[in-house]
Amino acid sequence: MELVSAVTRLNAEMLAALPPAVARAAYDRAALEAGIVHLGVGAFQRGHLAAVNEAALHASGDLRWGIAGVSLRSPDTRDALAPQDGLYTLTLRDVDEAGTPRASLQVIGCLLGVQVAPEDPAAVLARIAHPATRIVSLTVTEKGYCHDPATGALRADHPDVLHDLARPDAPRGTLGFVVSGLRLRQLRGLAPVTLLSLDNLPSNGHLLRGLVLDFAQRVDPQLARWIAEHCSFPCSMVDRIVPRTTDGDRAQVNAALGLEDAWPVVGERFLEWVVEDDFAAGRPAWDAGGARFVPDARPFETLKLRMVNGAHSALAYLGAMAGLDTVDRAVATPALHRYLDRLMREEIAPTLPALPGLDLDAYRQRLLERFANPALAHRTAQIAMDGSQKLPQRLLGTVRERLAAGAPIDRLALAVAAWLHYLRGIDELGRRHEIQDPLADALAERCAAAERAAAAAAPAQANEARVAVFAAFAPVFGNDLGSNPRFVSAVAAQLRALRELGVHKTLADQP
Ligand code: CS2
Repeated sequence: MELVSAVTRLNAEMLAALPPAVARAAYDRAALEAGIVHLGVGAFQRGHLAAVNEAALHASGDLRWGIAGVSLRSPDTRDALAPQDGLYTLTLRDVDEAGTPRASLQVIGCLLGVQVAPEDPAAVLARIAHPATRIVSLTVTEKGYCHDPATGALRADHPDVLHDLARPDAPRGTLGFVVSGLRLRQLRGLAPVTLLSLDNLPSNGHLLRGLVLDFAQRVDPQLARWIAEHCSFPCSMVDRIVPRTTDGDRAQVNAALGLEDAWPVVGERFLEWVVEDDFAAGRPAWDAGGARFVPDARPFETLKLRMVNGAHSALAYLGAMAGLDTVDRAVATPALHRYLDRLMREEIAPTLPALPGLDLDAYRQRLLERFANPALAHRTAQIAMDGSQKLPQRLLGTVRERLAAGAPIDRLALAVAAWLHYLRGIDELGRRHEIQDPLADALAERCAAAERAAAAAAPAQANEARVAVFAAFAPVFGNDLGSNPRFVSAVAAQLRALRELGVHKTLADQP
């Protein structure tokens, strides 16, 4: 007889069978209402918002705040979680003082299910326009907003925008779902909701508001007025490193559970969430899970985007080009560690708004420790994605302020040059990588034009010529940086070093 060891799937019935060390939902899941509709049920949302929400449910017992998840593209998350009744494991990992890995596991219960938008867009609209819905939250990544990253304006020529304006009953993009869903609410006389962006964008609530109103105005000016008057769009700063789940993560989690979880999430212990307390229809007691409510989140967003994400992107491009595949390996390289430390201390920190009680030195050191967490194995290639959407708020706002102040930008320029270096599509070990970016085609054209310009220039001017071609690309660099000689020459000097000496030697040579 053949012995088949069928591992039982995690599901509602198995909650009681979990090992005692695994935390689990202790509220009445069957009574949970879907007060939150979340667009973009990726690892980040499942490791951040859902974790905080879970704590709020436990602390308050207010069962109006379950989460109805929506995947805007792929069915993968739904396919993995439907047989599990929406349950999944969140594993927080780090190492102790002796360097021994440790993990704490929690089965999260507040995700009630996942809808796959392309399969049934009307069902998603019905969910947004359900009387129980009070918050529509979003983690759709930068590119999901269909905006011009340099200006924040709606890209009226974006294929999703054009599609959704033509097919309001069956949208496919974020803005189409939000606006059509709100339209149904308005038509049915339902209460307004809060639209809560949790993406790494500056003034994310204001940005979302501007885009939603612009889109709604094109549909029906009266709808735009209703949204502007009644719905709220709080800004928020979110922070937790949650890398994409790997097969190795699955195996580890399943071994610890003694059950099969097809899609666990792995993250760091650290979590921050600073959110404006401006909710049109109430909110969960998220403070119980570590959220901080403030009147104005923007200074916190600037701090986080410039320090955490700015340093992350700099590290990702330099690391990826040097063949350092994970963040912890990259930051363990002394010259790269020193560079990041000085980038933050000397060029980013002086541009940050004052935040009472914030110890910036401690913040920076803690951040470098977070990056060094070997238990996460966060891939540099993952952070390197979508550079055109990330650079403006992560690095270029800082660059502009430094230029205006007449202050040095050499370290920021190295980060920008590292992105241009990365766009070549081949690392310094000769390994090819795909440029994953919504503007990949336009960037490939710029790469080709940059090489033509370099070939036509005097050899000593070749890198200035290359950088001038890229810096004239307004969706990323706006209309100002391309004509700023200090910017172009600082980036060109660093690009030249990277191309001629490579990442390691360039870093070693930084003053
Ligand atoms: C990262 C972020 O992938 C990226 O671009 O920089 O996802 C980062 O891990 C989070 O913002 C940390 O809060």
